[in-house]
Amino acid sequence: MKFSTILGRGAVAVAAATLSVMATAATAKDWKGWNIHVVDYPVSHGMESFMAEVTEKTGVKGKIFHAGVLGSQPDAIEQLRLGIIDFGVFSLGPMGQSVPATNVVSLPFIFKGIPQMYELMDGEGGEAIGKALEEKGIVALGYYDAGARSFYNKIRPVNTPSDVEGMKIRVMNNDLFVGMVNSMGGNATPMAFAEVYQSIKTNVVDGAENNPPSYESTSHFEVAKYYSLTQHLIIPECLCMSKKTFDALTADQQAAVKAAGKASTDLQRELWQAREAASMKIVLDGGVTVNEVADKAPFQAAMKPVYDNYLAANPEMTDLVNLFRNAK
Ligand code: BDP
Repeated sequence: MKFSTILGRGAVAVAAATLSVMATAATAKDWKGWNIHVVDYPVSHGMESFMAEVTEKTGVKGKIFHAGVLGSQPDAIEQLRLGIIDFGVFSLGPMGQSVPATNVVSLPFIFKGIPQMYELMDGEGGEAIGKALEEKGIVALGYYDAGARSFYNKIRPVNTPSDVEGMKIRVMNNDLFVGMVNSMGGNATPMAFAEVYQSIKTNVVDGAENNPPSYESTSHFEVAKYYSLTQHLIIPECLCMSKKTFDALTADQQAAVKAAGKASTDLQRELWQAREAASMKIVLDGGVTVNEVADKAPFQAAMKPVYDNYLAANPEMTDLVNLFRNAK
């Protein structure tokens, strides 16, 4: 037998083997889960419990890639829509660039508190946002708690909007947040979450804003020692699935996935409360100066242009904004 014939046969055998693996992979594809947070974080525990329940009930297996190893949030959202990523937990903050209706919950001070956020997101508000997400190829299975975001920086405590004047503040990737910081006289810099620590450390920015668990788990508190409880944003997070992946399931599997999503949401919300308290203790023990902001009214007043600009650019969102804004 000629060498080239042996080689030819070998190549055919390899190609056939590859094809059969691909066929198996296509029929029982393992899910890929995206997560920006470290393994020990309420979101991460919620996702792991979701995947475990899905596997138990449907036989579908999956792996969650924590700590943002699958890339930044804006890129991951696009990959989710394409079905390259099967599920993940996304802040509705950066979601606004792809799904404008989600911006309603990124409006500063739109919620009156966490209990109200739960009520609205588990009801009419969450339904409306879920519908908008679905139109863009994303299925919302539940809304996780991400507490309230507050400003932190390395220069001074923030007690009034004018304290932000002249400060370079990192924001999530969304024009709304640029407007929010700029309307207080600060300089907003949209930037990926993973770059914030180094950017504060090397004075590329003076600070950022986030909830206590993220401020703590990223070690941002080690480089930005003033944490001012402005609580200007309450942005829920979405346990979201690619519609492509969801639609490939049987009706029974879809029901099991929905139930698992609900159970993991309940678990995450419980874990969140405990972690917020633990994180506050860690940052205080770490020498952070925390200040309450007694009077939030000046901050709320400073946000008027943010609302005005958003509604002028998206008049079709007026009803949805009012649903949230006028809720008791
Ligand atoms: C955290 C959110 C995460 C965001 C991050 C950020 O949980 O989804 O990516 O803030 O500021 O609180 O980018």
